Amino acid sequence: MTVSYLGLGSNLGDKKKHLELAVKKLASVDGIEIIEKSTFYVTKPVDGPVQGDYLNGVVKIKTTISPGCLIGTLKNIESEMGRCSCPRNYPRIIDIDILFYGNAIINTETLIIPHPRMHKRYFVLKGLVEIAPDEVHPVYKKTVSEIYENMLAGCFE
Ligand code: PH2
Ligand code: MG
Ligand code: MG
Repeated sequence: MTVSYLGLGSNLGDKKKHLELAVKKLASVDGIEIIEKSTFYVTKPVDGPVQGDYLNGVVKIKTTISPGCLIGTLKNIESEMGRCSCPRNYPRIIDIDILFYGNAIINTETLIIPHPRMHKRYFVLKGLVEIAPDEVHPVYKKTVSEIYENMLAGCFE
């Protein structure tokens, strides 16, 4: 069993319903157990075209699924929920990203863990700091609280 943190986001339709359904679908997957959920919070869109506000949240899971398969599982849930293949940073019904997978550091063509932009993004760190303030980022060797404070102060990197 590995502890992993997933970032959830939606900015189309009934955003709260989409996040709730995504959590329900995650919970029903063999090999995924939901341990904790952050609150869901409204955030301003970062990057991409002019688009509506997002509802974001973070969940902590325990999983027996390997990172390579987990990303496939998340993509399946996204497509079941009707997400079409939109360009990067475009509006979406649901987005589920792997933030941390234990303390794994993975860098392949198709998968980068920890999520490569998470340390700069309020919309991820706000939920992560709620449920995992003391987790250490395996690349930057800082706790989530420290990364969050640095991001707020605008002096990360
Ligand atoms: N996701 C993105 C790009 N921009 N902005 C907010 N506020 N929330 C998101 O979840 C988000 C974003 C790409 O996945
Ligand atoms: Mg994303
Ligand atoms: Mg994604």
